[in-house]
Amino acid sequence: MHAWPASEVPALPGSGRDLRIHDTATGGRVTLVPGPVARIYVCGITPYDATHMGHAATYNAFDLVQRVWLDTKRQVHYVQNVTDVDDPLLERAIRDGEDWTALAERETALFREDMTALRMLPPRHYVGAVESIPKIVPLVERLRDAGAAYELEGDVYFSVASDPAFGGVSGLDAEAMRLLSAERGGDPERPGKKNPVDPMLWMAARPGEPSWDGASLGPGRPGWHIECVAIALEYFGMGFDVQGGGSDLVFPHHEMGASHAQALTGEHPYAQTYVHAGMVALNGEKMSKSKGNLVFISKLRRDGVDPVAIRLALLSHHYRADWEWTDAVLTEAVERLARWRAAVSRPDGPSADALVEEIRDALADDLDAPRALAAIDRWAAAQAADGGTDEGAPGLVSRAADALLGVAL
Ligand code: 5CA
Ligand code: ZN
Repeated sequence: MHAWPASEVPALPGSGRDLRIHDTATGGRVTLVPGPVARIYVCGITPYDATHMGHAATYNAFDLVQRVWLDTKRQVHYVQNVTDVDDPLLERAIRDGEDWTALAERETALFREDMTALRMLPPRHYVGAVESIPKIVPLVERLRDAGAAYELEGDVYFSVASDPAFGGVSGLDAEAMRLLSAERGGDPERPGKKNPVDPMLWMAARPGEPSWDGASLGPGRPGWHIECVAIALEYFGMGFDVQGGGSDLVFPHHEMGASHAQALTGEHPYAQTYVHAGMVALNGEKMSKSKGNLVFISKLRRDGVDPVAIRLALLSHHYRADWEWTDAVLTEAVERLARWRAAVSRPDGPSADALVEEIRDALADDLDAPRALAAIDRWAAAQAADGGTDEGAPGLVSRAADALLGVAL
């Protein structure tokens, strides 16, 4: 699959900081010290509806991670998947009487447009589940042959008991896992499973549903977690720097992904760090395609909202916070953008060297974007009040906002 075009990231004077970030697995902050090429896998969309503010908030968080790394002169190897076959996608296609491949292609194309408009850095590899099936099948066969997977009425399940480190990502107890598994695509009630939360690796073909050649597994389609594992192992192998996604993916998705990979390779850890973004809500409930309480990026763009203002609205919340989208959030962002643009449009201004360091410090401190915005607010206020004589300052502020925050002034 192709990704979307990259917007340029200006280079800044001085040097960036190593990122300290909250790691879900250890429950504390860690300092990320990747090699010269930092490796990040972020779980992509299931393309059955348009990009909403919750998706955009999550991708914004991981865009900041990359911008901090780029500022340290590292390269970034970013991989993202598209879950272009899964139950919710097939259900939506049936509901709307649409071909499921056409639905997935259309929504993926819209996602690319939204990501481009929001200046999110594109992944180097943007990979679909369907195109990954030839990689997934041998992994499931290997798990089965190693005794880490078992068959149930033609379907193949992963046995969580096969990974001694199972539970290490989420830290949840068995009952909490069972509840979340039922809520998030698992089938804990199905009789015959060894452990209720064991997830499916390969689903035998069902009548009326698409299926693929599964070699010794028989025709069918892949489970959800093994899809991301196959892609991450293909491009990174074990021990890549960051596995990212929204906090709704901690369990079961990232827990199971880690266990699949650990059982396959006998190595630990799958990812060095597990980073999760908070959930965006609308009208008091998590924004989700299944509930339909959505604010679409594409709809706001069609209504004439500047995507840079949308980006600022996202940045005004800490990435780990759960927050609520309201019209006031957008209005505040639109006003902030106007103030910043007025401030950088003058030929000179207050010196901005300290401001660049403040933005760097804020982002390196668990991606504290709201603190970075407050620092730029103070510079813009000083510009509006007294101005300044530093001719390089407005340009430097523009470049820093663009390079570190993806905000084009
Ligand atoms: N395809 C899978 C991941 S492999 C998936 O979860 N797709 S998704 O379309 O449901 O979500 C895409 C990304 O957006 C995930 O990282 C998910 O955690 C995040 N996300 C979904 N809803 C919200 C929300 N309301 N707030 C913040 N992030 C969200
Ligand atoms: Zn995933």
